[in-house]
Amino acid sequence: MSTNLERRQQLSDPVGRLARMIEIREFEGRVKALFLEGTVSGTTHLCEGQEAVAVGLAAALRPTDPVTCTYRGHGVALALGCTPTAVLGEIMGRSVGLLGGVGGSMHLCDPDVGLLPTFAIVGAGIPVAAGAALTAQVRDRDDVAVAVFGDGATNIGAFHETLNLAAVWRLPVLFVIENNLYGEYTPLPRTTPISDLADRAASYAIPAEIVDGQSLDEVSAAVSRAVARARDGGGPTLLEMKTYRYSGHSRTDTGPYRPDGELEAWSKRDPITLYAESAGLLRELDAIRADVIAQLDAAVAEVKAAPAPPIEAMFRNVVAES
Ligand SMILES: Cc1ncc(C[n+]2csc(CCOP(=O)(O)OP(=O)(O)O)c2C)c(N)n1
Ligand SMILES: [Mg+2]
Repeated sequence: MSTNLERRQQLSDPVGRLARMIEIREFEGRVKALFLEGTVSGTTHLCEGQEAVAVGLAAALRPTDPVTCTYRGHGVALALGCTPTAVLGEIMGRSVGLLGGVGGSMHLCDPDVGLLPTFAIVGAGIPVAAGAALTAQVRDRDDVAVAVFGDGATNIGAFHETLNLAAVWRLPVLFVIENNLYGEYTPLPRTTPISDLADRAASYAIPAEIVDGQSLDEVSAAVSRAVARARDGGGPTLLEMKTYRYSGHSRTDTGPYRPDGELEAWSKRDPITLYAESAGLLRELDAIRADVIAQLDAAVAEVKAAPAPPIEAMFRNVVAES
């Protein structure tokens, strides 16, 4: 089994990038099944359909670049290099989880690959990423911090306050919007008067790009451009990834509010198929998927057999002890 840094390295190869997108898709399918059969309690938010954003982003960053993301963050965690056992272990509340099983689906973290905690509060990771960028600036390191968040989060005060300060201080930070057209059960036009959220960057004199979030290559290219500018002292960039979540908002939501044909239309531009085509890997697809599934089945068995954390675990790591 590869370590998380080895897994990150695998993204330098097209087969590795395709395999990771398939892994995220298959992983989320298993998480959904485990929740629906009642094996795991609580709720979970899946990112099927948004794989190209996660993998394209991770492929363009260094493991030392800090990333914050949301409760819909299983895919970003796997893309950055966290192992399926560690992510599923956390989701299922087992001691093999990233945080020993005390965090759950919405609270993943692995500093080795740059994953700062994922956030359940909408917009909360945005100022934290700016803080990480300020750390890099003050310590004269060339790390670039990234905040990944949804379209709904661009209506939160923390988004506007952070973009403002990041521009004034020229912080090395990327703001990556996963515009999947919905905030919970509400379509974007009912909450937001513009459809291109990238337009919001102009108020803060921040460069912005609208990106095809279904295309791994376009995501990676846009992130690479923005990262290069930030490492060079050019300050923040806003990237709006146009994408779509295939599942509902959370565990039991089947998406009855979607217009007929919308899901089918987006499925025609599925990120995994698009990348397999553009990378010339269509014929390898089945073999790669079979390999990924075998590894995931082993991870699920390992997690199911792992113990829950002891009760004292909830009192650990609450205060810093010297
Ligand atoms: C501050 C805050 N308000 C409301 C919620 C409840 N809530 C959870 S997810 C969500 C929708 C956010 O939509 P978006 O930012 O587009 O992200 P997506 O879920 O689509 O990835 C809301 C309103 C919350 N978690 N935090
Ligand atoms: Mg959304």
